[in-house]
Formats: sequence, structure tokens, C-alpha cells
Amino acid sequence: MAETTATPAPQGERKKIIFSGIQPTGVFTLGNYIGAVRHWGPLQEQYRCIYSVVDLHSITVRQDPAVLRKRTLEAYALLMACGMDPEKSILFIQSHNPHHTECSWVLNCSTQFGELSRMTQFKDKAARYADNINAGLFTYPVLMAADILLYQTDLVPVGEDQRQHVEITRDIAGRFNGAYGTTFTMPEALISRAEEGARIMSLQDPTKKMSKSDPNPKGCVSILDEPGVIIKKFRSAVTDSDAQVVYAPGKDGINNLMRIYAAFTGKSLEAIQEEFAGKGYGDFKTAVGEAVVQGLAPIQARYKELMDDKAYLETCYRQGAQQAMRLSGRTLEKVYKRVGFLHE
Ligand code: ATP
Ligand code: LTN
Repeated sequence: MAETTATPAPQGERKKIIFSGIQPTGVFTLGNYIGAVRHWGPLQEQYRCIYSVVDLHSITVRQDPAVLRKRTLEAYALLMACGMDPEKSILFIQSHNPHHTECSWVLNCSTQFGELSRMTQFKDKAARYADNINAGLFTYPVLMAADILLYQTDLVPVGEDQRQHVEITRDIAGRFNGAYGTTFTMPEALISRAEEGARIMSLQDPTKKMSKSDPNPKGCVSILDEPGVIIKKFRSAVTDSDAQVVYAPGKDGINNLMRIYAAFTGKSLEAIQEEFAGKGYGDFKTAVGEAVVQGLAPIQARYKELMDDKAYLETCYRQGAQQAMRLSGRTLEKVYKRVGFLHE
């Protein structure tokens, strides 16, 4: 990952803090995995990491309650299957820690209507869910700011689409610190470069972001898709008519497939070009599908094991909530004092 000045803390100094979250709106896609989640595991070795399944955020779009409950546990297990270790990190479910909603209220009062109106995710989702433009959808970034700021987070590893939300978090933190005295650490986004997959596109419309809630399942590969389904989706991926495996402007479909192949094989884009020189798109699409199937196999196996041991998952998320609350409680107390709430 690039675009940060972050360096590991020298001995004796506090470890830098990482926070990130993912919504339980469906099985993680290759976009979630390549753009965000695959980077989170390795970060545990150097940093104090806190990862959350952000169920409060997910209800900004209407969810079926029974499905949400199921997907929340699945998302928690998926995080662990993707390498998040409850012995190394804090892994919790957002609604289990009430400090997030409490802090969010205070931060709402340091956030301007105008800046929330400019958020592209709000504009996109308001257009997509025109019959439910609720206040939660509008103030979504404030809750996200609370998530981040409550833990005195230094770095926020996310996909490119979340850059604007980390920026507004910084604006809110700066404004609060300016008005009440330094309370929050100023966080920085940690986003990989475009060629590394910061924004993976739909396989059916490579100008559109791949997303869990895409109504067309052919465009989106979920990390639990069966091998046969994965291969089929890659074989029918939309590409141009040029038929040369070359990374170039305007070749959105092929560029996207090359980034996916690079993420799963560790090969550079140049090496991929060489490997497929003189071969057609058909061979390349099959190779991408196979690399993805192979890369996802251990995650799928681990996920199955975890879902067979619900008691273990429950122990982990309960412990995660306790650990999270201990940390966030300190910041919330400070916030309440700073704004002038009379101590209970
Ligand atoms: P939804 O479809 O419900 O809006 P989503 O698939 O966009 O969800 P989120 O839970 O909002 O996923 O995002 C989790 C993480 O995955 C974020 O860090 C986000 O930036 C990243 N991410 C999501 N989609 C992509 C993508 N297509 N390419 C790269 N990163 C992505
Ligand atoms: N909005 C994010 C999910 C999210 C998040 C966070 C990410 C909620 N709170 C805090 C990083 C830090 C998204 O991916 N849509």
C-alpha cells in the first residue's frame, strides 16, 4: 500500500493504530478483498489493529432483519477467514459498542450540512435508493468519523471510494480540536495504487465499481463463489475487441482483469503482458479465473470451519466488543468533558 508517510514505531513509542470497517451487506466481493481486506491481515504484524463489521452503517439502506443478522455473523467469520486474528487485533461488531452512536451525535454538531451534501457516496446512494433518502444515509460519514476518531486512529486502510470519507473525518477532527482543544488524533487514509486494485470494477460493466449490492451477480465475484461459478464469470467478463493483453488507457475491462490477476499471482503488469503476448483474451480470462479460484480456496475452507463453530465466533465477538469499549470509552469521556457535559 502506498500514499502514506507511515513508518513502524521505534521501540518504546506507542504502536500506530489502524481502524477499518466493512458493511455486512453481503458476502465480500473481490473488490472488497483486493482493495481493502487482503491488506488488513499483514498490518497486524506492525500495528495495533481494530477491525469492525459496521452493521450500524448497513441499515442506511433497508435490510431484511433476519438476513442482516445472518450476514453480520458471516462477515465476522469472513474477516477471520481472511486472516484477521482475534489474538492480534480487536475484531468487533459496531453495534455492540454504544460509544459509536454516542460520539457520532456530538460530531454531528461539528459537521456542516453543506459538506455532507457534497459526499459522492451520498449522492450515488440517494440516486440509487430514491425512495429511502433517510437522515442516516446523509450523516453516514459522521458515524464513520466517530468509528475512526474514537480509537485515536493513525491510519485507515480502505479502497479508493472511501478517500472522501477519510477526508471529511479529518475536517471534522480538525474543527473539533480547534474549538475544544486537541482531543482526536488526525487520521490518514492508507490506499493502494490504482494498479494494485484500489478500485476493482464490475466484470460486466468495467466503468462501474464492483459492489456487494450489485443487482447483477455476473458482474461481481464473491469470495465464497464456487470454483465453477468463478471461472464462468471470468470467461464472460466484458472486454474490448482489441484482443491484446496490454494495460492501456481505455481498455477498462482488460486493465481490471490484469489488476485482479496481479493481486492473486504477485506478478507485475509487465510480466503479465509478456506471459500473454500472442495469446488471446480467452486464455487470459481462464488464467485469471484459475488464479482467483486457487487464491480463494484456503479462505473458503477456513470460513467453513469457522461457521461450524458458532460458539467460538461468539466468544471472539464478545471479547472484541469489551476490548473496543475499553479503548473508545477513554476518548468518549474526554469528548463529553470537552464539550461541557456535567459529569454523571
Ligand atoms: P455496498 O455495495 O453495500 O455499498 P461495498 O461492496 O461497496 O458495499 P463496503 O462494505 O462499503 O463495500 O466496503 C468495504 C471496503 O471495501 C472499503 O474499504 C471499500 O473502499 C472497499 N471496496 C469496496 N468495493 C471496492 C472495489 N470495487 N474496489 C476496491 N475496494 C473496494
Ligand atoms: N464506509 C466504509 C465502511 C466503514 C469504515 C469505517 C471504513 C465504516 N466505518 C471506518 C474505515 C473506517 C465503507 O467501506 N463503505
